[in-house]
Amino acid sequence: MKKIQCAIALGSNLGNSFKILEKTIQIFDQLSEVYLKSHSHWYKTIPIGPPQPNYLNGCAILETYLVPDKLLETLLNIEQQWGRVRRERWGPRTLDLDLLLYGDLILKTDTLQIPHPRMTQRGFVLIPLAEISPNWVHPVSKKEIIQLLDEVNCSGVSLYQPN
Ligand code: PH2
Ligand code: MG
Ligand code: MG
Repeated sequence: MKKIQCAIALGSNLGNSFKILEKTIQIFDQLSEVYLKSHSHWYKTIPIGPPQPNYLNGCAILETYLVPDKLLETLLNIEQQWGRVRRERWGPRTLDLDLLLYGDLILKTDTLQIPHPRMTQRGFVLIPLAEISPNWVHPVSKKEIIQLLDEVNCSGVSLYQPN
């Protein structure tokens, strides 16, 4: 079996988002089937979608032997630990974990699409991802993250300074 490098987007805009995101990084670090390689700073971001509170967003790089479905299941379990309730699409949430990239895999099933279909349009994903993995080649566009970042509108994303 081969260990695969994955990129995860983290987002929160309900509850103590800073604490939730920091604790989630610790949870990643403690999982036996996942190895935490790195994580970005946190960014304060203007919400995309219906009116709702600002988000904190960031990204993490993991290595895992888990197949994409199992990794997704693990991520959804962690979301559940924070009491995530799914109401409207794109509505506020205590924790959102999106599987962005899984090596150079391209996959589309009823429950999972990799690369994440909207990652190339979102400054709140590309800014933190470029911080930790600027040269990862997005397998569909064949462009590096840093190049995708250059093509996206990055207004509404600023570095979060915890006090
Ligand atoms: N996530 C969404 C919808 N809108 N906006 C920001 N700024 N950050 C997010 O993580 C986000 C969003 C759906 O997943
Ligand atoms: Mg999301
Ligand atoms: Mg999600």
